[in-house]
Amino acid sequence: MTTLPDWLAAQSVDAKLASVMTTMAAASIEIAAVLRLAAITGQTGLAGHTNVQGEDQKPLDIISNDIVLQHIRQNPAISVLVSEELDEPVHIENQGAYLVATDPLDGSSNLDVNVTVGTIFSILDARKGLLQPGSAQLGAGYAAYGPATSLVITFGPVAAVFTLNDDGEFVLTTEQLSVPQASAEYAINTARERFWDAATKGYVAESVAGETGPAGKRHNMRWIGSMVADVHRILVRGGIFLYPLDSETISKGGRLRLLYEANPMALLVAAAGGRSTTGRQSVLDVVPTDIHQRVPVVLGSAEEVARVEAWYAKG
Ligand code: AHM
Ligand code: MG
Repeated sequence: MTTLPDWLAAQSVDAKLASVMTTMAAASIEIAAVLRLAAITGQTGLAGHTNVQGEDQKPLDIISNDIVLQHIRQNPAISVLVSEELDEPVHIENQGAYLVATDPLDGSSNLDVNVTVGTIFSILDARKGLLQPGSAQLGAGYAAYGPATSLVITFGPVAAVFTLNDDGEFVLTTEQLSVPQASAEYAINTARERFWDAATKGYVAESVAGETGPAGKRHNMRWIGSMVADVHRILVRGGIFLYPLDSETISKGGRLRLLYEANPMALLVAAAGGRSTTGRQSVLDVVPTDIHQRVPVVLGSAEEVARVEAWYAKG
């Protein structure tokens, strides 16, 4: 049995960088415990606050953010926190070399229906500033709070999965995720079809057409509405996730956030042999101009991502 500390000790990364993973793992264990009992403790209602994107914040968003911040403050290797729940970055008075960008509780609209949600995070070199492209990430990961609490992490070369046991330890359960190159499962919010661009319409129409259509195979559709859950499924068994730029989100630059949603997921997908694109360029190459910037996201099995890119290349 390999635990997270065993695995981290065996990686050829700086011990302080490894300690950032330990910090995020510890925060996720605490968040998982809060979520498990939230319906009983009454922590599921709206708090009456809005976050920087003007969305309602639930107590659990705030609680999760506080838990992450508390853990980060205890690790002198981390000097900056960027969070979906905080308008401004938090600068901690230390010499820490690392910046953590996080969505402390992604998919929180699913909490009241007991669907998998998660904590997503990205690790950057704090000395290089706040606005670095995803390709500069030193590590990334997410915790998925589902039937099991899973921790999926990467320092670049491999994406490994750990599962929380009854003793509060993360145990290695998949040494190296490998996204199948081909797949026939797509994930997109089809209720937005009227807003889609021609490329997205083309890709989905081809997929729906089945065996006799241009894609030449029957596709299936899955949309959980919780990015962690949708991306976890894709990392494990393949598929493609799309939240493209559409006529409604175009003024905002997309729906999902670059620094703490798209980038960490894109790094994990790349480590597992998959690909990501905005439609026009790799997600990992987008240079941010704002810490809360949004971006179009398409990621998953390489062949499906290539089909989407081919549609974008047409016009
Ligand atoms: P959140 O950060 O406010 O939870 O929003 C992000 C979530 C993702 O988890 C998910 O993929 C997407 O929003 C779902 O969008 P939609 O409401 O269009 O289904
Ligand atoms: Mg989110």
